[in-house]
Amino acid sequence: MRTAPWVLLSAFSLLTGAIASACSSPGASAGVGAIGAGGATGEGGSGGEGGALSDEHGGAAGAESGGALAGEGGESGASTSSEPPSCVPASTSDIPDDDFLDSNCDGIDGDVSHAIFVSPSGSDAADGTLGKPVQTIQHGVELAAAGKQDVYVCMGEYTDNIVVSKDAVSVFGGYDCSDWSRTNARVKVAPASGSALVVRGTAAAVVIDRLELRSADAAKAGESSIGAMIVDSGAVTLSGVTITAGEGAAGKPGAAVKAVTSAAPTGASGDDAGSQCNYIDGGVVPSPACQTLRTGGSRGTVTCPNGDRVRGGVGGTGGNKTYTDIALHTSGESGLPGGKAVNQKAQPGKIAAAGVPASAGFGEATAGGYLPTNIGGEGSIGATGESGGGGGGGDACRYYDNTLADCKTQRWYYSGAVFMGAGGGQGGFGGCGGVGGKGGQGGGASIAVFSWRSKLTIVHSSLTSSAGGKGGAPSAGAAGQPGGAVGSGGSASPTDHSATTPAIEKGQDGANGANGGPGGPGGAGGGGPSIVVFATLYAPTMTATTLSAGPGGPGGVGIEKEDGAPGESNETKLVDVIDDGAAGAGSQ
Ligand SMILES: [Ca+2]
Ligand SMILES: [Ca+2]
Repeated sequence: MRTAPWVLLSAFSLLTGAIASACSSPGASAGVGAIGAGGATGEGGSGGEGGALSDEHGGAAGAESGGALAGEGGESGASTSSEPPSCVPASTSDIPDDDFLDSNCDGIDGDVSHAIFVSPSGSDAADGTLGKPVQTIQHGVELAAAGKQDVYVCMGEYTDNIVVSKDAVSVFGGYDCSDWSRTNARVKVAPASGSALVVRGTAAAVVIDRLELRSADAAKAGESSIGAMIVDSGAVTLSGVTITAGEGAAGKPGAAVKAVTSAAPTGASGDDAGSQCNYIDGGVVPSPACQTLRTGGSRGTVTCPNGDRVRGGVGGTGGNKTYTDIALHTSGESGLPGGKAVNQKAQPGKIAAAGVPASAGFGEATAGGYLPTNIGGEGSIGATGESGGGGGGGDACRYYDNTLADCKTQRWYYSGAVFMGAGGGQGGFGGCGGVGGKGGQGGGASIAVFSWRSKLTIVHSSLTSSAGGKGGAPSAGAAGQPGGAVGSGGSASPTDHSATTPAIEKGQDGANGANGGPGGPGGAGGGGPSIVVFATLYAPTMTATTLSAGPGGPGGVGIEKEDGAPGESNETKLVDVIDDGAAGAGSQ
């Protein structure tokens, strides 16, 4: 932003460098004493230029002035105060500008009394005045914020994360460390991590000028490298800067999932058979307890993580034989899930479907930066293994007249005698399906300028984004839970038999529960984007600015399914911008 006096002075633009030097001496001697004037104007080069200029400005006075300054520094200015000053103040204030004009004649382009000075050779214990620069830009920013000043930085390499927050502070580079003259050279700012520049919540004007801002490659999985973040700020200008974002980091792989290694429940055993519990020939009726039927094994249902209810098939009830009646055994039931015929082999669960890969190349932007939310889907849970069917009950039988043929159909001829076959064993429970694998996370972004709900102007700058991070690989699904073991059929003990025929039958064992199916693998994460200028709400105004985008990160490598989507590569990405009447983005 130029003011009218600068325009007037620009007529002398060819002479400005020399004027700034030559004119600085009288003003400097009064204003800042020996500090700036001695350094700035004492150099032979400045003196020479002063001499050259003097042809147009009144002869030998200039040469004398230059010579005197070279020898005696700024103090000589006082002794020559009778000379007409060669610097004519056009303003009481002076903002560092593209023509480097010292419009208030205090010896430098800028306002000595309105700035904190930063030099690599300074000290953060210093007060930041011209002769006592601080060492880090960020400390300079803090001092400047307290005093409502700007920051002038001389050439060198700094590792600051520059943060301008709430109080507007402008930062001007391009200064020479020896005499605080200015050039188009840029001060390098390259922190080890994080953004080189953050401007957040500043309503008043902020100018960032002649800096080379470089953010390092992101190191942590899924993190982004953002060169400059401008957040919720009202009037930010980036001028004469280069901004280079490092590479986004690769996305986090899907977390490993754990299989359940303990087997599903074993089927319950059937009741043992009962012998003739109350044999009294022609006598007492057996007690009711003695006549209780022997039941099959029966344990209650369990529920798998996918909601399936599981139960081994209940064993059959043993047969019953008394003096007056004969009841044959019942069959075991089928398991749940299962539905197989009783005591047939249960079927294992099926492998589940793989998760869906991330399809979007851009995750999400927030006031805090980029979030790699383009995560691959979770794999499905494996199918539940079938439960084994229950074993049938045994019949009540007894060796009878040396023949088996009518063993189960003949009543027992002694009154009061009771025989009960053993209960069948319960089938083993089916194993639950393994949990699905987790999706790979998205890769980090590389974004040179991230503008969040801010009014941003970029002029004469060069902005570059690097490669986005690769998407994360998914994890495999977990193995299914092993199926449960069979429940044993009840034993026939005590027995009452001959050498060839059991008196009372044992219950059958149940069938094994089958293993659960493995979970499906997760989906691959999407690649991180490479975007030079991202902006939301307001499109930045860009003039004479070059944009160079790196490649989007490749998607993560999928298991079974396809890879994740690659990250996008764009010079500009404008999200939800409104038309506020300002000129559109230069690259649109
Ligand atoms: Ca100026
Ligand atoms: Ca000045």
